[in-house]
Amino acid sequence: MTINRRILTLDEFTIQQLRQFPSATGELSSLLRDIGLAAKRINVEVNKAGLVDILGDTGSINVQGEDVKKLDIYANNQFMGVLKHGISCAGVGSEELDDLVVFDDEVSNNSKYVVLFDPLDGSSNIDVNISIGTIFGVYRRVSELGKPCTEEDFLQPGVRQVAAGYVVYGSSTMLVYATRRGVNGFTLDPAIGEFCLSHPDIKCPPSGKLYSVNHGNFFQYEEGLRNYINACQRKDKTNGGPYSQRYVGSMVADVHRNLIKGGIFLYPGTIDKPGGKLRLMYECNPFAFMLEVAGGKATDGKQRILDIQPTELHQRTPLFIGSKNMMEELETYFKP
Ligand code: P6P
Repeated sequence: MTINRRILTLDEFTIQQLRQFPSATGELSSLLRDIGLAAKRINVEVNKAGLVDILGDTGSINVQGEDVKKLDIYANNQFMGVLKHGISCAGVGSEELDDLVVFDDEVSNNSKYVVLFDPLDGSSNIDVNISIGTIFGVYRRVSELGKPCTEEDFLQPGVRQVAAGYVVYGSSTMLVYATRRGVNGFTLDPAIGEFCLSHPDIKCPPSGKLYSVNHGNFFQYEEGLRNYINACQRKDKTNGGPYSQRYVGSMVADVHRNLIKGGIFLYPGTIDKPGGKLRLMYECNPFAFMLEVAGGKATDGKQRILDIQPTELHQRTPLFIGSKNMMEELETYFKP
């Protein structure tokens, strides 16, 4: 008799995790389920975005007769909606919004968490059908419960995240999230409309054969980094063979691939932009948290990403992230 392997849905998994901590309030589990709901709604629109673009050209309306909203604004509104109307979030910071949003209602003011997110990273790729993604990080508030959340709740170093994750809208749609207990991946099953546990306890291979960088900026990188990138191509059989360069130009797709297969992703500072391009709070910190839980590393070239004390919501940072051994090899190329 074949026994069906029972595949846990995201909701079943978060409740199972909750049951292991009877004293837990369930707020974090509820927040993760809310994020999963928003991701499902965004997935529907992402999957037909090409079609909507065509329809949009005939009068900027979609099939339901609504104004075609810019997809990343749509995604932002979906996350704002589920988080504001849930029971777990006191406020948010979003890549799409200049300022923090404090929900300031009685339930939200008594909620333990705040969330920072990039609702749809890489959305410029969607019209050429390249994978894009959502990135989020969750912090426990440091301000007094019962009152509106404050800026200090958000400007915490990434090491203080209690959870972080991403959704990759690709050949399939996956939600991957980490708590300190581990990194788990859930693939959306369209037949039942649920994220199902497909990648339990993800570990980043300590070594890999992939390096991801925008070669177009090569001559703007510091010398040590240029030497490392050259070394990635000069490897021979005696030192592990040359790496393969894989760069989609969509952070979620690139880092997800390297997390699963092993690899290193580089978004360095350049002469023109020494602070780099990627945002600390809702792009680099969430991925740095996940990679460290999975056994990888993430730095800005000098210090651990998770140790950076933020000073503003949208600040940028150089980012080097991936397999532990590859990161340690890279570090030998940086001047002390
Ligand atoms: P570049 C997408 O616009 C993004 O923010 C990340 O998803 C991606 O890793 C990076 O920019 C790509 O930047 O300068 O290489 O095109």
